[in-house]
Amino acid sequence: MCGVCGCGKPDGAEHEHALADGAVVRHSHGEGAEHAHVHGHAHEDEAARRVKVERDILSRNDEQAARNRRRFEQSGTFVVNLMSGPGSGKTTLLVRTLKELGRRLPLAVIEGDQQTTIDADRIRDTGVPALQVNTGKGCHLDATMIDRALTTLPAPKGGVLFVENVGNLVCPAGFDLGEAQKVVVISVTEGEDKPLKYPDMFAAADLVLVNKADLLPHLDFEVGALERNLRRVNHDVQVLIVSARTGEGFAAWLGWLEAHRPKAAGEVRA
Ligand SMILES: Nc1nc2c(ncn2[C@@H]2O[C@H](COP(=O)(O)OP(=O)(O)OP(=O)(O)O)[C@@H](O)[C@H]2O)c(=O)[nH]1
Ligand SMILES: [Mg+2]
Repeated sequence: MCGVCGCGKPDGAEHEHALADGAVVRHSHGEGAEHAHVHGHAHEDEAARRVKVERDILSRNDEQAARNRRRFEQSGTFVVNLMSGPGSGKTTLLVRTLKELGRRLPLAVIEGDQQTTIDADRIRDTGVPALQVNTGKGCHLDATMIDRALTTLPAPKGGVLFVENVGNLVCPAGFDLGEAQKVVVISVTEGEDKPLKYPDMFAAADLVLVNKADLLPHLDFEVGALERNLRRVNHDVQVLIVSARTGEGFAAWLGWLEAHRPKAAGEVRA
């Protein structure tokens, strides 16, 4: 009987072992069996090494995120990490939000994209300072990128720093940036099933903005079905239906920002 998987195959019969990382090794107890076992263990070592490296990266990120968070608390900066799949409308939503917030508060934006300065340029057109961080092959922003960005773009004291993460419904969910709130945008053209397919992102959200509501009359999208799917991964999450194009739902979104923004001593709510 094979001593590795206990599968009952006789010595010499070629068969397969599924390894911890999902790889499959063909193996027999005849000639070359020892080699096959060594090969299998190499796979397991590699899988364990990969898990350790990922854990180290995440714990180093968490340490930097904690430093960022302390720094933001000291400067009274409210930091909102805006995440979504590509094209859900994060930048369009930010442009309208910044215009509506006007000059009442100090504002700044960090833009994350793999390439180009297109989004930061769109933000700067509103008069709000913005810094583009290009992640190259990377699929998300991390806490160290935010720390570095702050050497060029100081955190607005007593104001709001919006971070637009790389358009991606997977990777940004795992990386704390030191933000106060995570806001996930999903547009009505993406389908009601996305919270079930990308649960980590929606489970991490403090608020979900359902954008492009102006398109609802042209689609089969059911807002109720999306909300039911959202509740399955994040029971109490707040949901607002908005349109960055028409401004629908913006009073509620701006109200949410105001309600969650830390207030300076003696400052009254708007
Ligand atoms: N109809 C409609 N279109 C919108 C709305 N918001 C954004 N769009 C359009 O959707 C497209 C993508 O918008 P962006 O704001 O660039 O999306 P994004 O999430 O910043 O995209 P990435 O940064 O590339 O991930 C653009 O063509 C916008 O004009 C909306 O509320 N309604
Ligand atoms: Mg964008």
